[in-house]
Amino acid sequence: MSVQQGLSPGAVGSEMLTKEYGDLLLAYLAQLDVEYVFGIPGGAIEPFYNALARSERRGGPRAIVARHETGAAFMADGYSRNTGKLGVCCATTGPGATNLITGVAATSEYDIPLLVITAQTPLSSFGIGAVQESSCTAINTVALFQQFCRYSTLVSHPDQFERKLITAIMTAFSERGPAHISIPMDVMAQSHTSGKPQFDLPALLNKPSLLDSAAVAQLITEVDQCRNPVFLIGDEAAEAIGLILTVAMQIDAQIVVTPQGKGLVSPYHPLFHGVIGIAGHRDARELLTDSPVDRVFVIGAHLGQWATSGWDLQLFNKRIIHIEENEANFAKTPMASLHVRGRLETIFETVLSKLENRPRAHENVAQHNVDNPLLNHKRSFRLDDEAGFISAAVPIKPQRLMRELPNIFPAHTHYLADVGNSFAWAIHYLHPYDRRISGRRDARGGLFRATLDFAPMGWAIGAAVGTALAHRGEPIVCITGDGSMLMSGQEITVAIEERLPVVFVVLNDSAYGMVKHGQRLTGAEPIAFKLPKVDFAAFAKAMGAQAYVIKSADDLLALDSRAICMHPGPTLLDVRIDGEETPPIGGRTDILKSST
Ligand SMILES: Cc1ncc(C[n+]2csc(CCOP(=O)(O)OP(=O)(O)O)c2C)c(N)n1
Repeated sequence: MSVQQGLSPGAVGSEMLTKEYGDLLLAYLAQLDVEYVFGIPGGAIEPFYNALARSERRGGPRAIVARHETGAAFMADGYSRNTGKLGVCCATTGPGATNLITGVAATSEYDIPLLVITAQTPLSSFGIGAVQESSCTAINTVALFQQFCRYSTLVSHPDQFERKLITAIMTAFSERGPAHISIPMDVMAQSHTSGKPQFDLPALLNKPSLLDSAAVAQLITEVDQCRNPVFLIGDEAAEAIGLILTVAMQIDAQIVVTPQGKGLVSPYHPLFHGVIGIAGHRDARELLTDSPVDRVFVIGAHLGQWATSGWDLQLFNKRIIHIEENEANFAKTPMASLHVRGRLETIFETVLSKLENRPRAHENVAQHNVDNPLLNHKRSFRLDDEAGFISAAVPIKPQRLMRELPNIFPAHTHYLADVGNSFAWAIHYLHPYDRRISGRRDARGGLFRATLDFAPMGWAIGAAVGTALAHRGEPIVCITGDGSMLMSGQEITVAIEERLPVVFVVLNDSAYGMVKHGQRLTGAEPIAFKLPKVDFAAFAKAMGAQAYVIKSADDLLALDSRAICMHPGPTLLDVRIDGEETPPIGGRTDILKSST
């Protein structure tokens, strides 16, 4: 059925006549192939939702309605991380806008290009205390968002609209982060003569392949001369990960990753030695402090406190060569002997072209792994608790849960781990059977995501919905805590509505587990960590999702995971874990202890 066939004759007529500034905004999003706008409606943002309704009928970007505005921002975050596209979220004036804040702030830490649209009451109502007024004489949304957005502005006249919108979107990409525009409802609803964009936005956003050729020449000499190199890879290396791994194989560089870079390299890669930082692996740390290592190539790594165990100087010394597209990351490595800036894909293509005549150190191993992905699951790094990893104890230990998830879900499953013990357990013990070893790969194919620095609880629940919309039909597993579920679990209803096969794995320990164990490890008062016993399977079923209670590894292994992945909607696994197991967060509590 054509779009027009689905409309009443009246609607078709008005459809052809209606061109407002909201339509113009959506025409720009359509230029960028953005499919979704995540948000919640309300009085002042209705003109934008009217335009969204028209856009959906045309097959353009459409509204995904969240249950809390921060959930909408988390969804836009997940969508952008997994598509490389602009994430877009919106909220009405007043409480809608203030509810957005935590979710938007989280993207600021992670360099996610995000367009944040908030509404305002009509211009004529500014300064007189209109319902939900948020102008500069009221709660001042523009000023609030200015604190953590790369750009925040009020569109106070229709003539500003197009240029401010373009500037916001370009800033979101060039400065990697959220850009906010606040639009009074009368401005949004103004007629626009054509509804057609004046600018070719994709052309404006086209990234030139800039690189510092002198530094790249030096890098090539270093790559050529090093005897015992290590690659330390972060999440910002995603775009070039295939090339980077090919170079690593060529020069026999050992590989470690930051927690955020974890999803880019198979844990069974023949050169992989684990994750650095808090909850990481001691072998990864030992490799970086190993004296025969002569060069550590840090690539696309946002070296925050979590990733570096509090900027442990033993790990970071003059052996470092830091390669980045995002120059802000250089601020963390004053000790590096060389900083190389430029687009990682271009840099590694150049390096590879110079190495072409070298024999590939790991060709046979790579081939073997690709052909027999399930035969060769050897880890080159130790776990802190190998016994817990295979334990058959009931209740199930979180270590064992992490071990079994990749055994029951397919190799290409995307995992998200939420704030709390979930991400600590996952960083250390979750090892998906990623079959990718090197070569060209989908730049956004990272199989593990967490948000560690700003670390808002409930992030993974919303971000999993955005991830599922980005990877329609692919298996998505969201590992979260009961505390996060009680904070943001209502977003599961969005997955139900959109028929998204997200598996929500709830580590149910009737506690804010990270708080409980953090207090124990630091000797603080044991206070305020208890949560009520909640039957999350019943909670999920009440919302319309399917759900199972898991008490043991046997319960987990008995699940029909194929049916779960094929199910047109979410599934919740209410996992009654052993909450007495101490998570691998010692590094974090040491930092907290030394701060008091
Ligand atoms: C929005 C927000 N509030 C509070 C915190 C502090 N905090 C960090 S982890 C945590 C406990 C998380 O509990 P739960 O979701 O049950 O996960 P668990 O640690 O038990 O696995 C809290 C309260 C936070 N990071 N974010």
